[in-house]
Amino acid sequence: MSPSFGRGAMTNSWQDMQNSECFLIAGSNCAECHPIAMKWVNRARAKGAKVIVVDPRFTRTASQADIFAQIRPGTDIAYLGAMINYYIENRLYDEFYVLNFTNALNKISKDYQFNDGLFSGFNPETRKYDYASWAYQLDAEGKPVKADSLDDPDCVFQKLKTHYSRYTFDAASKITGIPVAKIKLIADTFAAAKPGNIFYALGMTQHTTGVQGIRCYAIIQLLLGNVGKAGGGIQALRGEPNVQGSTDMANLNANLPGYLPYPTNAEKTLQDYVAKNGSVQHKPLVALLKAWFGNNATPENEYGYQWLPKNNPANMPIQPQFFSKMEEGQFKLLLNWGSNSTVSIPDRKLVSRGLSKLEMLVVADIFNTETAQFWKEEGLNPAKIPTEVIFLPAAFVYEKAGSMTNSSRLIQWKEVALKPLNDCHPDLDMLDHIFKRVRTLYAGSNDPKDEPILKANWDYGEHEASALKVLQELNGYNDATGKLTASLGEYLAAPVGTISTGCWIYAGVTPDVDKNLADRRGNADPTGLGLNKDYAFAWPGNIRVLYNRASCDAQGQPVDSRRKLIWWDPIQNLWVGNDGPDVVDKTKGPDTPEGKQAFRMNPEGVGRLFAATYKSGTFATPPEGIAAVPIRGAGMTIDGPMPEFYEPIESPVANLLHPAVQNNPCAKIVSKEFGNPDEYPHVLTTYGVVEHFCAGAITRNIPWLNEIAPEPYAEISKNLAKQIGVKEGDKVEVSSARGSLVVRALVTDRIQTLKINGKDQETIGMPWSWGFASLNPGPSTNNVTMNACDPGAGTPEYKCCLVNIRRA
Ligand SMILES: Nc1nc2c(c(=O)[nH]1)N[C@H]1C(S)=C(S)[C@@H](COP(=O)(O)OP(=O)(O)OC[C@H]3O[C@@H](n4cnc5c(=O)[nH]c(N)nc54)[C@H](O)[C@@H]3O)O[C@H]1N2
Ligand SMILES: Nc1nc2c(c(=O)[nH]1)N[C@H]1C(S)=C(S)[C@@H](COP(=O)(O)OP(=O)(O)OC[C@H]3O[C@@H](n4cnc5c(=O)[nH]c(N)nc54)[C@H](O)[C@@H]3O)O[C@H]1N2
Ligand SMILES: [Mo]
Repeated sequence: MSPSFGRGAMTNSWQDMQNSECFLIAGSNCAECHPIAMKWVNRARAKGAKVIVVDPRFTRTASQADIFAQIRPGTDIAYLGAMINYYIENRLYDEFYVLNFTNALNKISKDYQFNDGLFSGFNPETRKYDYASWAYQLDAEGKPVKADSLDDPDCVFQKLKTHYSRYTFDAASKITGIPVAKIKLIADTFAAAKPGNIFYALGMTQHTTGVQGIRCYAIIQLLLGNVGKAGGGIQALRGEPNVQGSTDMANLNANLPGYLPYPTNAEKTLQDYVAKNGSVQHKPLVALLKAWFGNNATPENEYGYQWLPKNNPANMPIQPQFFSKMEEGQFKLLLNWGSNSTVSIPDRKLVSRGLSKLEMLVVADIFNTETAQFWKEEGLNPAKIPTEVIFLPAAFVYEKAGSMTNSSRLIQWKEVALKPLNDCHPDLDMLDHIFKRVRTLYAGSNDPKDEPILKANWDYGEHEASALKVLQELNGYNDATGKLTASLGEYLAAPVGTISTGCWIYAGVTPDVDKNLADRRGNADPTGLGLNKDYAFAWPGNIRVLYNRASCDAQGQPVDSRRKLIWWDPIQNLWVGNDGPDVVDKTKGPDTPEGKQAFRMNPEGVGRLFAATYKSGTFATPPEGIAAVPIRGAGMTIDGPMPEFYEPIESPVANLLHPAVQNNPCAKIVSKEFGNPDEYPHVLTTYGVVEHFCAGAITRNIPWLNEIAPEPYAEISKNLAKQIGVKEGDKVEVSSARGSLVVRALVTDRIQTLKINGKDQETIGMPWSWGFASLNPGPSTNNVTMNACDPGAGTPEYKCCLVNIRRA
């Protein structure tokens, strides 16, 4: 429905959290924002598991922790880098795992370099990297050259060691404000209690270094051998209901459903697309085109490839940039479905400026949001805003059938509980209706640009659109049988062009006309591991713990006898187990190259400590008539092959590691005004509260929630309160280079003054769920936040900017 800030999914499942011995919860307040996660954490705690929480504030999650560390917002990479350094220096890593399931031994190109904050290949003009040098050394066959031991100076492991040698506990402490002894305690505790689990959400992603922060988690979990294990892994606790489903369906404009790269205008033909993205993307794209264009998609017309509009890489705004592009006149119409950007976008004045330039704005929502009446905000002049606004009242979650996919990749079906009120309609019906009306208007057109509308395969019912038919389209059909695809295996085995799927990772969810596996509610758990295989359906192929091949030893037997996921059965010659085996081929044993691969989505088959570019022609069988094309593979990052610490865009101090390169050099900057620490000395961080939901349109219209959480506030330390002469409940003005707002002060011990490189530093915390409309209006925190985004994910740096505060 709504913007998904941050991609990813959980490697494991909710119930699996009960198998953990230790949790590092850094960047999430799950007690308030993901209470179900907290329920399973508490199950594990009852069995003795340790909980570590790192947060700028002492949260409700922190109140459950064995170890709590208060951190300066935006500095996690500094202490995580120090953990990596410590694990390597003290040999605390899992050597078998590192040698067998990571790229530690792969030799890196001699051209690769890192100097003073920049990796090799940086172009200061475009502020982008040419990542050709972030490559493996290759043999004559194009395969990565492997070192004989982890001591080889060219190997990934040594690159990692050198890179993080700068990250001492002392440097990390000066940057983050966490005492040295506590960083050491966190590192020791997390390495000792296995399997260890890591949770993250916005505290880690809403930064201009968001992706690289999560890469630190991947590196730590690979070093400790925690990925692919029950109770291990990395859990992206995702936000909006069905945000996982909407990312699977490609709500980001660089993707197609199933995480296929979106074609750009440089890829004029299907062959060009395959040449750019690799043979491996050929089948899913053709299958997608077959789902979208049905019988109109044929080999002769490249399965309708020409009907897909192409992206223009020179002008491809990410969502936080849309409103500036609107202001420049790039958009005429906005269909705003289930999102309240007027409250939620950072530096929010950009939103009304953009919306004011549209010809038409359509808002489909269950409440009359701030966005649906943006022109009414104080300070705007409706007489000067020509935008026509249409409001479509939507049916709420229990008034419609359909599937929702949660963070653990679990696709769950639900039925209608109540008929929609009055004129409200399910979103699917509204879109179905709009599409059919548009198609009628285009009937008989010979204009090539109308062809995609006229040729689309659109058949979800005569009057009310059927969500089940949509799910079946995502599952796909096999031409050979004329039936629904029965499993992911069937999809993978079918030749290109003989199978359709609207989202290949969903293959198998509806294996037959009368079977909808998302609708299953079997709660049997014979293993006691919380695998619950008969409850709904997890993509891909109902696997509950991704990369579970890494839970086995060289003979294919479980390394943890208490937590057995899968194993090789030498009698049947088959990978079998309690979970679905995440292997290349179930019949290929642990002594075959395929049977050793735990990370099959990477062409080299191992997890990446160093995110190298790697091209492999052997990963996917090329279709007839199209040459095998090597691919870049998953797991690439665009701002460095290993995470590096950069200060947030607005920061109170110079970068201690390399003052010449203060910030992420690739960050996407949208805001125009920036402040300096002399004028704006404090760091603001923003967060959600349990009583309100996001931009608040729903919860600010619920009287009893307004009663318990009536207004926003600024959390400040007792020191800061004294400095500015305010007490609890006084009105304060919080201001940044971009705007200001007046709220009450909440004077608290939950936030303490930090020592940053010897100097006192204050943090201010503010919830952000208020706006000018609803039963209970309030000032918006996004008046002051900054629109600057992570270069890879496009997530804005909501979690830190510079502000000042004074008595109002
Ligand atoms: N009740 C309720 N539930 C929700 C939501 C809601 O608004 N209300 N929103 C939903 C949505 S869309 C999402 S995306 C999720 C968000 O879920 P969370 O990410 O868990 O929620 P936040 O409160 O945004 O941020 C989490 C914590 O990160 C901390 N933090 C800030 N900066 C940093 C940092 O630099 N480092 C570290 N380690 N921590 C930092 C904040 O102080 C905060 O306690 O919750 C979902 N669930
Ligand atoms: N300062 C600051 N700003 C933030 C964040 C932060 O941490 N700090 N977090 C960011 C995050 S993680 C997110 S996800 C965004 C969220 O930003 P938005 O997506 O703009 O905010 P929501 O309030 O989730 O908007 C969802 C809307 O959908 C409507 N809705 C609910 N159900 C339905 C339905 O079935 N159909 C239709 N048509 N509408 C429906 C709701 O009434 C609501 O108005 O905000 C971001 N903004
Ligand atoms: Mo979110």
